[in-house]
Amino acid sequence: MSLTSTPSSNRLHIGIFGRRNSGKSSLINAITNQNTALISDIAGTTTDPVYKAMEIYGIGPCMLIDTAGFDDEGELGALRVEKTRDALAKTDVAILVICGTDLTMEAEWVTGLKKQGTPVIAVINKADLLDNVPELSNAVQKEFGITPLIVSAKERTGIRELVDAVIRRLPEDYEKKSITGDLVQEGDLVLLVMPQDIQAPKGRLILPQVQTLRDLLDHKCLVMSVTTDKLSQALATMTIPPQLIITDSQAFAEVWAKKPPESKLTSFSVLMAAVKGDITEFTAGASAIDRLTEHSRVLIAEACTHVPLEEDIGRVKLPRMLRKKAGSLLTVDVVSGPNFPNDLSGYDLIIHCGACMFNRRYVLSRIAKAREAGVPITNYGVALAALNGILNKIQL
Ligand SMILES: Nc1nc2c(ncn2[C@@H]2O[C@H](COP(=O)(O)OP(=O)(O)O)[C@@H](O)[C@H]2O)c(=O)[nH]1
Ligand SMILES: [Mg+2]
Repeated sequence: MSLTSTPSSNRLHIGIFGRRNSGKSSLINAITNQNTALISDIAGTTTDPVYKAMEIYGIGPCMLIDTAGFDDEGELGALRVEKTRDALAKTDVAILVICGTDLTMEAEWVTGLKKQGTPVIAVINKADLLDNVPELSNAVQKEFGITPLIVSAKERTGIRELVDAVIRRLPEDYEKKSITGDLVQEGDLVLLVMPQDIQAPKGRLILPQVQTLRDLLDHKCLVMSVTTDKLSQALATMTIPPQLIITDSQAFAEVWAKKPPESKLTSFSVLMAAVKGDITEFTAGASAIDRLTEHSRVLIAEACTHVPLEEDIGRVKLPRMLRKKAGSLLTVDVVSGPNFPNDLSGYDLIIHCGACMFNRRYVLSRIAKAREAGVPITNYGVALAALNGILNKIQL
């Protein structure tokens, strides 16, 4: 699965609603930092809703929906409003663009959005132009109980805050999207390689393994699970090569060497990185591994506070592999739990754990912090794939 092929159903749908000429299309351009949406001062320029698949830093793959004004008139206008209603039904997070004091129509649309449980972010646009922003802001607060964000799509001010607001309002079920996504189809043979070594908890499987297994069963796949030492034996019993092999990242090199060429390979943590974090950011961040020297500083961040184990991935294995690549003097700091440093400026790379116990929003907030500090960030699984030289060969 490449990023561009993320099925639209797996993308967060962000709908932009407002009256004609409120600046919806301009706002999309400001958010995406592009000039793609059609803008003009002739009301009604945007006709059918325009669905634009894209990546937004900190949000991941999403779909921006540019709609016609909900105040559209006439026969054609009514048709366009109907289409806008259709777009509303698909919206996970709504941005309501306001630039006038009459909020009657806005109220109707907020009601519709709230009814389907869609969070609404109110935005007062054209802050550069309006002279009644505080008054308007009060009116919105009074009418909807939401404090509006003040932006100017033209001057591109308040846009970062708007994106942050979207991240904060991501609906709960956004992180419950399919783990194996479009990697598998009904009836596919899938082999899970799960070393039950010293790191594995006693008597149970770790959460990413359990969740992935459940997801594969939901997809009606035929699943076989083995420990690494039984990989060859398992493959020998299969009459066809498995369509997909999912391994613990630590066994990447071994599984890559032994797998049939037809079988696609990925790891539990790479899959979880896509669900939990931002796979684009993590793959981009992993390229920083090649630039490390022995004078570099790497921060390894673990979500849980567990007692460090012998051959611990974060404390032992990753530092060893990184030093082997960059030089023995490479500085590696390990932090765990909530002790994520506020000042990241000294680091050349951050490697985060799979965050199986964190929710997506939390991981995204750490990605945002890293980005603010200008420090590349990746995660365990993606880093291990890169260190094993197979990042460009696996399924992301
Ligand atoms: N001064 C100012 N003009 C804006 C701003 N945003 C949009 N406009 C202008 O308002 C008009 C309508 O914008 P457009 O994005 O097409 O609105 P839409 O019909 O709601 O999509 C255009 O002339 C834009 O240049 C803004 O923040 N400040
Ligand atoms: Mg428009």
